[in-house]
Formats: sequence, C-alpha cells, structure tokens
Amino acid sequence: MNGYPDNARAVWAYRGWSTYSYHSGFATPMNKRLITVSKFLSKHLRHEPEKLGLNLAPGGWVAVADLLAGAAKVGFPISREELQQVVAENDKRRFALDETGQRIRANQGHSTEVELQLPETDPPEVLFHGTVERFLDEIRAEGLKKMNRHDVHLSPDVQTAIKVGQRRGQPIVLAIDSSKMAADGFKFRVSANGVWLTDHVPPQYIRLA
Ligand code: HQG
Repeated sequence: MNGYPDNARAVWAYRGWSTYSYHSGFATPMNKRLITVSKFLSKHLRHEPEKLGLNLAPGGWVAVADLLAGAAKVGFPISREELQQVVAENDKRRFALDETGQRIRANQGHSTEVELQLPETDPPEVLFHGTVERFLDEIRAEGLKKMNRHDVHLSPDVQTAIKVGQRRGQPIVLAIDSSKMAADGFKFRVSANGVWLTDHVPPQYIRLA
C-alpha cells in the first residue's frame, strides 16, 4: 500500500467528531421511533426482504403497500406518514420512494441479491474509505473487499469516510486513487445518496488519507 507507515496513523485530529444519525450517535427522544423504523427498513430492504414476504424488484423496489402489510404482520406496524418522514429526513438518505410514491427501496447497502440498475459512472479523482486499524493489515494485503455487501463502499469526502469508520471505533481514512482505477478498467457506480460502489480495490490504489 502506498505511503503506508509501519504503525498506521489514527486520525486523532477528528477525535470527538460526531453527528446526528438515525442509525447511531446522538438520538433525541423525538427521533428514537424514526431510528427504529430506519433500522427495520434497512434490515428488510437490504438484507432480509423474505422475512416480510417481500421480493425486491429490479432496482431494489418493493410496493409500499406490501411493505406496510408485511411489517404489520410481523408485529411492527408503520404508518405511511412515518415511512415518508424516514425517507425525507434520514441522515444519509438511505431510502427512496419512486416518483409515484407507491414503491420504496434502499439506495445502497444490500447484502441480499438485487440488481440496483445503477449506470457505470466515471469516479472523481480520489475517493475515500473509512475503516479502523484492526482491518489495516488485511486491507494492505488484499485490498478493500466487499465483505458481506454487494460492493465496496467508498465516500466522496473525508468527513463522510470518518463517519463510516467511526461506526467501529477510532476512524482511519484511506484515500483511493479512483481515477487511476478507472483508467485501468475498474467500474464504478454511484448510488442515489452519493455512495460510490465498486467490486474490489486492490492495495496498490490505496494510501492513508
Ligand atoms: C472492512 C454504512 C478486512 C471495511 C456506511 C469495513 C457505509 C476489510 C468492513 C456502508 C477488508 C466492511 C458501508 C479486508 C474491507 N480485510 N476488512 N480485505 N476490506 N474491510 O459495513 O464500508 O449506515 O460492509 O473497511 O456508512 O464500513 O448502513 O462496509 O470496515 O456507507 O447506511 O470491512 O454502510 O451505511 O463493513 O460501510 P461494511 P463499510 P449505513
């Protein structure tokens, strides 16, 4: 890995950085319910749609009516208003309604089989990946792998990558030479909420940010 010191440098400068998030971090009583709904939606729209009797259509879409019926059936009733509020206010725009408002999907983050129908897109010069120190040796050896998800997730800016890394501890931010990757034939897609997706990032394109 280029520019990789013996002891990986933690991003101490960002210590204490935190933000409001529906999935983690600071939660006021008022948004607690929406956090719970957001987690429920992530679970079923990304990972286990079958638990609500749902099949993801191409693009990851399910009918809102089916989702609400499935949720009620498993004892987690959600109102249409709550659903709309989560879609509109979710900190990372994790979910989207289609133009008719009758279908909903997770914008990214799936582990279940789904064709998201995102077009290949030229990436910016550099992309970022937030991780933690305990993964660095493996990342240095094997590059970034998609692990349990469909794709490797990359962030367009350092702040977002810090947030991603912080989910697991003291964040380490890696910079990815995405323009070089694209020139070498690697494909990139970008989700509706600005997460860059690719299949694998070999170690030679990775350095500490
Ligand atoms: C690490 C969240 C060992 C990788 C976030 C990461 C993001 C390796 C973890 C989205 C490795 C996978 C995705 C290798 C990668 N050896 N560890 N070769 N290659 N890793 O959660 O990128 O809140 O699947 O560094 O904000 O952390 O769900 O991916 O730590 O956008 O909407 O293996 O999930 O969004 O973890 O996060 P994840 P991620 P949501």
